[in-house]
Amino acid sequence: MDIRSLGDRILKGERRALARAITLVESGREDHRAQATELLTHLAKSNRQSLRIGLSGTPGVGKSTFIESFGMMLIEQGLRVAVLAVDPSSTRSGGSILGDKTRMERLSREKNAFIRPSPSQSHLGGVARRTREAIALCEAAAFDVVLIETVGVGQSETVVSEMSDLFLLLLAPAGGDELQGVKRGIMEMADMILVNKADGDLKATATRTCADYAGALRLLRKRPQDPEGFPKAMTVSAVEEHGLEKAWAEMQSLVQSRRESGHWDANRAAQAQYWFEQEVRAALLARLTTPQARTDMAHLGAQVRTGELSPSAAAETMLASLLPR
Ligand SMILES: Nc1nc2c(ncn2[C@@H]2O[C@H](COP(=O)(O)OP(=O)(O)OP(=O)(O)O)[C@@H](O)[C@H]2O)c(=O)[nH]1
Ligand SMILES: [Mg+2]
Repeated sequence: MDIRSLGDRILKGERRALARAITLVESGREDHRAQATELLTHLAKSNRQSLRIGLSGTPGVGKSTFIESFGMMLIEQGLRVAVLAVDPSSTRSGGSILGDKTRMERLSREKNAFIRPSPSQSHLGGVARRTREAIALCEAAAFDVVLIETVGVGQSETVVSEMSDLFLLLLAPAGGDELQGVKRGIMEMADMILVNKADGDLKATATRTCADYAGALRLLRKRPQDPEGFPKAMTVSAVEEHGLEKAWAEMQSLVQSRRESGHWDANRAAQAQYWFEQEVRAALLARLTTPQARTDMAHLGAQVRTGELSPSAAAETMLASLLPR
Protein backbone atom coordinates (compact mmCIF):
# COMPACT_ATOMS: atom_id res chain seq x y z
CA MET A 1 0.00 0.00 0.00
CA ASP A 2 1.23 3.46 -0.89
CA ILE A 3 0.89 5.29 2.41
CA ARG A 4 1.76 8.72 0.99
CA SER A 5 -0.92 8.66 -1.64
CA LEU A 6 -3.44 7.28 0.83
CA GLY A 7 -2.52 10.18 3.09
CA ASP A 8 -2.91 12.72 0.30
CA ARG A 9 -6.34 11.37 -0.56
CA ILE A 10 -7.37 11.65 3.08
CA LEU A 11 -6.18 15.26 3.16
CA LYS A 12 -8.45 15.91 0.19
CA GLY A 13 -11.31 14.58 2.29
CA GLU A 14 -11.93 11.40 0.29
CA ARG A 15 -14.18 9.18 2.33
CA ARG A 16 -13.10 5.92 0.73
CA ALA A 17 -9.50 6.65 1.61
CA LEU A 18 -10.59 7.51 5.13
CA ALA A 19 -12.50 4.24 5.47
CA ARG A 20 -9.49 2.34 4.24
CA ALA A 21 -7.19 4.09 6.67
CA ILE A 22 -9.50 3.30 9.58
CA THR A 23 -9.40 -0.36 8.58
CA LEU A 24 -5.62 -0.06 8.66
CA VAL A 25 -5.53 1.41 12.19
CA GLU A 26 -7.93 -1.30 13.36
CA SER A 27 -5.68 -4.07 12.14
CA GLY A 28 -3.67 -6.01 14.65
CA ARG A 29 -1.03 -7.07 12.13
CA GLU A 30 2.42 -5.76 12.87
CA ASP A 31 3.14 -4.52 9.33
CA HIS A 32 -0.22 -2.74 9.33
CA ARG A 33 0.64 -1.16 12.66
CA ALA A 34 3.84 0.24 11.19
CA GLN A 35 1.98 1.61 8.17
CA ALA A 36 -0.68 3.13 10.42
CA THR A 37 1.98 4.91 12.44
CA GLU A 38 3.62 6.20 9.26
CA LEU A 39 0.27 7.42 7.96
CA LEU A 40 -0.68 9.16 11.20
CA THR A 41 2.71 10.84 11.40
CA HIS A 42 2.36 12.07 7.82
CA LEU A 43 -1.15 13.39 8.49
CA ALA A 44 -0.31 15.06 11.81
CA LYS A 45 1.43 17.79 9.82
CA SER A 46 -1.92 19.01 8.54
CA ASN A 47 -2.67 20.34 12.04
CA ARG A 48 -6.39 20.25 11.43
CA GLN A 49 -8.75 20.17 14.38
CA SER A 50 -12.36 19.08 14.38
CA LEU A 51 -14.78 19.70 17.18
CA ARG A 52 -14.88 16.32 18.91
CA ILE A 53 -18.20 15.69 20.59
CA GLY A 54 -18.60 12.63 22.78
CA LEU A 55 -22.14 11.39 23.28
CA SER A 56 -23.19 8.87 25.87
CA GLY A 57 -26.49 7.43 26.98
CA THR A 58 -28.16 4.21 27.97
CA PRO A 59 -29.54 1.87 25.28
CA GLY A 60 -32.74 3.19 23.77
CA VAL A 61 -32.34 6.79 24.95
CA GLY A 62 -32.12 7.92 21.33
CA LYS A 63 -28.41 8.35 20.59
CA SER A 64 -28.63 7.14 17.01
CA THR A 65 -31.77 9.15 16.34
CA PHE A 66 -30.15 12.23 17.87
CA ILE A 67 -27.01 11.82 15.80
CA GLU A 68 -29.09 11.50 12.66
CA SER A 69 -31.10 14.69 13.36
CA PHE A 70 -28.26 16.68 14.84
CA GLY A 71 -25.87 15.53 12.12
CA MET A 72 -28.34 16.52 9.39
CA MET A 73 -28.75 19.94 10.96
CA LEU A 74 -24.98 20.46 10.92
CA ILE A 75 -24.79 19.32 7.32
CA GLU A 76 -27.52 21.76 6.35
CA GLN A 77 -25.30 24.45 7.83
CA GLY A 78 -22.57 23.39 5.42
CA LEU A 79 -20.48 21.41 7.91
CA ARG A 80 -18.89 18.02 7.36
CA VAL A 81 -19.74 15.45 10.02
CA ALA A 82 -18.08 12.17 10.97
CA VAL A 83 -19.66 9.64 13.33
CA LEU A 84 -17.66 7.02 15.20
CA ALA A 85 -18.88 4.53 17.75
CA VAL A 86 -17.24 3.05 20.82
CA ASP A 87 -19.03 -0.08 21.77
CA PRO A 88 -16.94 -2.48 23.81
CA SER A 89 -19.77 -4.96 24.31
CA SER A 90 -19.22 -7.48 21.56
CA THR A 91 -22.70 -8.92 21.97
CA ARG A 92 -24.27 -5.65 20.93
CA SER A 93 -22.00 -4.75 18.03
CA GLY A 94 -23.66 -6.72 15.29
CA GLY A 95 -27.07 -5.39 16.24
CA SER A 96 -25.97 -1.82 16.60
CA ILE A 97 -24.35 -1.76 13.17
CA LEU A 98 -27.58 -2.91 11.58
CA GLY A 99 -29.65 -0.62 13.77
CA ASP A 100 -27.53 2.41 12.97
CA LYS A 101 -27.65 1.77 9.24
CA THR A 102 -31.41 2.16 9.34
CA ARG A 103 -31.57 4.86 12.03
CA MET A 104 -29.02 7.06 10.32
CA GLU A 105 -30.53 6.58 6.92
CA ARG A 106 -30.57 10.21 5.84
CA LEU A 107 -27.17 10.97 7.27
CA SER A 108 -25.56 7.95 5.66
CA ARG A 109 -26.65 9.20 2.23
CA GLU A 110 -25.03 12.62 2.67
CA LYS A 111 -21.75 13.17 0.89
CA ASN A 112 -20.57 15.41 3.73
CA ALA A 113 -21.16 12.69 6.31
CA PHE A 114 -19.00 9.74 7.24
CA ILE A 115 -20.32 7.00 9.52
CA ARG A 116 -18.15 4.28 10.92
CA PRO A 117 -19.62 1.69 13.24
CA SER A 118 -17.57 0.20 16.02
CA PRO A 119 -15.55 -2.88 15.13
CA SER A 120 -16.92 -5.92 16.88
CA GLN A 121 -15.23 -7.85 19.60
CA SER A 122 -12.43 -5.59 20.59
CA HIS A 123 -11.49 -5.07 24.20
CA LEU A 124 -11.75 -1.56 25.57
CA GLY A 125 -8.03 -0.81 25.29
CA GLY A 126 -8.03 -1.71 21.61
CA VAL A 127 -11.20 0.25 21.02
CA ALA A 128 -9.70 3.31 22.68
CA ARG A 129 -6.64 3.38 20.47
CA ARG A 130 -8.56 2.62 17.32
CA THR A 131 -11.07 5.37 18.11
CA ARG A 132 -8.38 7.91 18.90
CA GLU A 133 -6.61 7.16 15.67
CA ALA A 134 -9.87 7.19 13.72
CA ILE A 135 -10.56 10.64 15.18
CA ALA A 136 -7.14 11.84 14.04
CA LEU A 137 -7.88 10.50 10.55
CA CYS A 138 -11.24 12.29 10.45
CA GLU A 139 -9.56 15.53 11.52
CA ALA A 140 -7.00 15.18 8.73
CA ALA A 141 -9.87 14.55 6.31
CA ALA A 142 -11.23 17.99 7.31
CA PHE A 143 -14.40 16.97 9.08
CA ASP A 144 -15.70 19.92 11.08
CA VAL A 145 -17.41 17.82 13.72
CA VAL A 146 -16.59 14.31 14.89
CA LEU A 147 -19.34 12.70 16.94
CA ILE A 148 -18.21 9.81 19.10
CA GLU A 149 -21.09 7.72 20.35
CA THR A 150 -20.91 5.34 23.24
CA VAL A 151 -23.47 3.33 25.07
CA GLY A 152 -23.01 3.93 28.76
CA VAL A 153 -21.40 0.73 29.93
CA GLY A 154 -18.56 0.52 32.40
CA GLN A 155 -15.51 2.49 31.46
CA SER A 156 -16.47 3.51 27.97
CA GLU A 157 -17.71 6.97 28.99
CA THR A 158 -14.36 7.76 30.54
CA VAL A 159 -12.61 6.61 27.40
CA VAL A 160 -14.81 8.79 25.20
CA SER A 161 -14.71 11.84 27.46
CA GLU A 162 -10.90 11.63 27.46
CA MET A 163 -10.90 12.03 23.69
CA SER A 164 -13.64 14.64 23.36
CA ASP A 165 -13.69 18.41 23.48
CA LEU A 166 -17.31 18.32 24.59
CA PHE A 167 -19.03 15.46 26.32
CA LEU A 168 -22.80 15.21 26.11
CA LEU A 169 -25.00 13.00 28.21
CA LEU A 170 -28.31 12.03 26.65
CA LEU A 171 -31.03 11.11 29.12
CA ALA A 172 -34.59 9.92 28.88
CA PRO A 173 -37.52 11.62 30.58
CA ALA A 174 -38.23 9.87 33.87
CA GLY A 175 -39.36 10.36 37.42
CA GLY A 176 -37.11 11.52 40.23
CA ASP A 177 -35.93 7.98 40.93
CA GLU A 178 -34.01 7.90 37.69
CA LEU A 179 -31.84 10.76 38.82
CA GLN A 180 -30.27 8.51 41.42
CA GLY A 181 -29.46 6.01 38.73
CA VAL A 182 -27.03 8.26 36.89
CA LYS A 183 -23.63 7.73 38.37
CA ARG A 184 -21.99 10.74 39.91
CA GLY A 185 -18.91 10.15 37.79
CA ILE A 186 -20.73 10.58 34.53
CA MET A 187 -22.55 13.67 35.79
CA GLU A 188 -19.16 15.16 36.55
CA MET A 189 -17.88 14.38 33.07
CA ALA A 190 -20.85 15.86 31.23
CA ASP A 191 -20.50 19.29 29.66
CA MET A 192 -24.16 19.31 28.78
CA ILE A 193 -27.12 17.13 29.64
CA LEU A 194 -29.77 16.69 26.97
CA VAL A 195 -33.07 15.20 28.02
CA ASN A 196 -34.34 13.59 24.82
CA LYS A 197 -37.87 12.63 23.79
CA ALA A 198 -39.33 15.96 24.90
CA ASP A 199 -42.33 15.48 22.65
CA GLY A 200 -45.90 14.20 22.75
CA ASP A 201 -46.93 12.59 26.02
CA LEU A 202 -43.38 12.69 27.32
CA LYS A 203 -42.91 16.42 26.99
CA ALA A 204 -44.03 17.41 30.48
CA THR A 205 -42.00 14.64 32.11
CA ALA A 206 -38.96 15.65 30.06
CA THR A 207 -39.26 19.25 31.23
CA ARG A 208 -39.46 18.11 34.86
CA THR A 209 -36.55 15.71 34.44
CA CYS A 210 -34.51 18.48 32.89
CA ALA A 211 -35.20 20.82 35.83
CA ASP A 212 -34.16 18.04 38.24
CA TYR A 213 -30.87 17.55 36.48
CA ALA A 214 -30.21 21.25 36.15
CA GLY A 215 -30.62 21.44 39.92
CA ALA A 216 -28.36 18.45 40.46
CA LEU A 217 -25.68 19.95 38.24
CA ARG A 218 -25.73 23.20 40.16
CA LEU A 219 -25.38 21.34 43.46
CA LEU A 220 -22.78 18.94 42.24
CA ARG A 221 -20.03 21.12 40.99
CA LYS A 222 -18.41 24.13 39.58
CA ARG A 223 -15.48 23.22 37.38
CA PRO A 224 -12.89 25.73 36.24
CA GLN A 225 -13.61 24.92 32.59
CA ASP A 226 -17.27 25.86 32.97
CA PRO A 227 -18.15 29.49 32.27
CA GLU A 228 -21.11 31.15 33.99
CA GLY A 229 -24.30 29.22 33.34
CA PHE A 230 -22.59 25.93 32.45
CA PRO A 231 -22.99 22.97 32.58
CA LYS A 232 -26.49 23.17 31.15
CA ALA A 233 -29.35 20.74 31.05
CA MET A 234 -31.72 21.15 28.12
CA THR A 235 -34.62 19.29 26.55
CA VAL A 236 -34.51 18.07 22.97
CA SER A 237 -36.55 15.89 20.68
CA ALA A 238 -34.44 13.98 18.22
CA VAL A 239 -37.55 12.74 16.44
CA GLU A 240 -39.26 16.12 16.12
CA GLU A 241 -35.91 17.86 15.71
CA HIS A 242 -36.66 20.22 18.53
CA GLY A 243 -34.07 22.05 20.59
CA LEU A 244 -31.19 20.94 18.40
CA GLU A 245 -30.28 24.40 17.14
CA LYS A 246 -30.39 25.78 20.64
CA ALA A 247 -28.20 22.94 21.90
CA TRP A 248 -25.75 23.58 19.07
CA ALA A 249 -25.64 27.30 19.87
CA GLU A 250 -24.83 26.48 23.50
CA MET A 251 -22.12 24.06 22.45
CA GLN A 252 -20.55 26.69 20.23
CA SER A 253 -20.66 29.27 22.98
CA LEU A 254 -19.00 26.83 25.38
CA VAL A 255 -16.32 26.03 22.81
CA GLN A 256 -15.66 29.70 22.19
CA SER A 257 -15.32 30.45 25.86
CA ARG A 258 -12.95 27.52 26.36
CA ARG A 259 -10.86 28.61 23.41
CA GLU A 260 -10.59 32.10 24.81
CA SER A 261 -9.74 30.90 28.30
CA GLY A 262 -7.05 28.56 27.00
CA HIS A 263 -8.88 25.53 28.34
CA TRP A 264 -9.34 24.06 24.86
CA ASP A 265 -5.60 23.77 24.19
CA ALA A 266 -4.78 22.80 27.76
CA ASN A 267 -7.39 20.05 27.64
CA ARG A 268 -6.11 18.66 24.37
CA ALA A 269 -2.58 18.68 25.74
CA ALA A 270 -3.67 16.89 28.91
CA GLN A 271 -5.57 14.32 26.85
CA ALA A 272 -2.51 13.62 24.71
CA GLN A 273 -0.44 13.11 27.84
CA TYR A 274 -3.12 10.85 29.33
CA TRP A 275 -3.18 8.64 26.24
CA PHE A 276 0.59 8.50 26.10
CA GLU A 277 0.65 7.18 29.65
CA GLN A 278 -2.19 4.76 28.94
CA GLU A 279 -0.30 3.39 25.94
CA VAL A 280 2.83 2.84 27.99
CA ARG A 281 0.83 1.04 30.67
CA ALA A 282 -0.98 -1.09 28.12
CA ALA A 283 2.24 -2.00 26.34
CA LEU A 284 3.88 -3.00 29.61
CA LEU A 285 0.92 -5.14 30.57
CA ALA A 286 0.97 -6.75 27.12
CA ARG A 287 4.51 -7.90 27.81
CA LEU A 288 3.16 -9.93 30.70
CA THR A 289 0.88 -11.92 28.43
CA THR A 290 3.46 -13.37 26.02
CA PRO A 291 3.95 -17.16 26.28
CA GLN A 292 7.48 -16.67 27.62
CA ALA A 293 6.29 -14.26 30.30
CA ARG A 294 3.51 -16.63 31.35
CA THR A 295 6.00 -19.47 31.69
CA ASP A 296 8.39 -17.30 33.71
CA MET A 297 5.58 -16.13 35.97
CA ALA A 298 4.47 -19.70 36.63
CA HIS A 299 8.02 -20.82 37.27
CA LEU A 300 8.88 -17.96 39.62
CA GLY A 301 5.47 -18.25 41.25
CA ALA A 302 6.18 -21.85 42.16
CA GLN A 303 9.48 -20.83 43.76
CA VAL A 304 7.73 -18.12 45.76
CA ARG A 305 5.16 -20.63 46.98
CA THR A 306 7.79 -23.00 48.34
CA GLY A 307 9.70 -20.18 49.97
CA GLU A 308 12.74 -20.59 47.73
CA LEU A 309 12.38 -16.99 46.60
CA SER A 310 10.87 -14.00 48.35
CA PRO A 311 8.02 -12.27 46.50
CA SER A 312 10.12 -9.16 45.95
CA ALA A 313 13.18 -11.05 44.72
CA ALA A 314 11.02 -13.00 42.28
CA ALA A 315 9.36 -9.79 41.12
CA GLU A 316 12.76 -8.24 40.45
CA THR A 317 13.82 -11.24 38.39
CA MET A 318 10.57 -11.11 36.46
CA LEU A 319 10.85 -7.40 35.76
CA ALA A 320 14.46 -7.79 34.64
CA SER A 321 13.35 -10.33 32.06
CA LEU A 322 10.49 -8.12 30.86
CA LEU A 323 12.51 -4.94 30.65
CA PRO A 324 16.09 -5.86 29.78
CA ARG A 325 18.45 -2.98 30.33
N1 LIG B 1 -40.67 10.06 21.22
C1 LIG B 1 -39.39 10.03 20.88
N2 LIG B 1 -38.80 8.85 20.63
C2 LIG B 1 -37.49 8.85 20.30
C3 LIG B 1 -36.73 10.04 20.20
N3 LIG B 1 -35.47 9.70 19.87
C4 LIG B 1 -35.44 8.37 19.75
N4 LIG B 1 -36.66 7.84 20.00
C5 LIG B 1 -37.04 6.43 19.92
O1 LIG B 1 -36.33 5.68 20.90
C6 LIG B 1 -35.97 4.40 20.39
C7 LIG B 1 -34.48 4.19 20.50
O2 LIG B 1 -33.79 5.13 19.68
P1 LIG B 1 -32.29 4.93 19.23
O3 LIG B 1 -31.90 6.17 18.50
O4 LIG B 1 -32.11 3.66 18.53
O5 LIG B 1 -31.57 4.84 20.64
P2 LIG B 1 -30.04 4.48 20.94
O6 LIG B 1 -29.71 5.27 22.16
O7 LIG B 1 -29.20 4.69 19.74
O8 LIG B 1 -30.13 2.97 21.30
P3 LIG B 1 -28.96 1.86 21.27
O9 LIG B 1 -28.23 2.01 19.97
O10 LIG B 1 -29.66 0.58 21.42
O11 LIG B 1 -28.08 2.16 22.46
C8 LIG B 1 -36.46 4.37 18.94
O12 LIG B 1 -37.69 3.71 18.90
C9 LIG B 1 -36.60 5.83 18.61
O13 LIG B 1 -37.60 6.06 17.62
C10 LIG B 1 -37.41 11.29 20.47
O14 LIG B 1 -36.84 12.38 20.37
N5 LIG B 1 -38.71 11.20 20.79
MG1 LIG C 1 -27.86 3.41 18.69
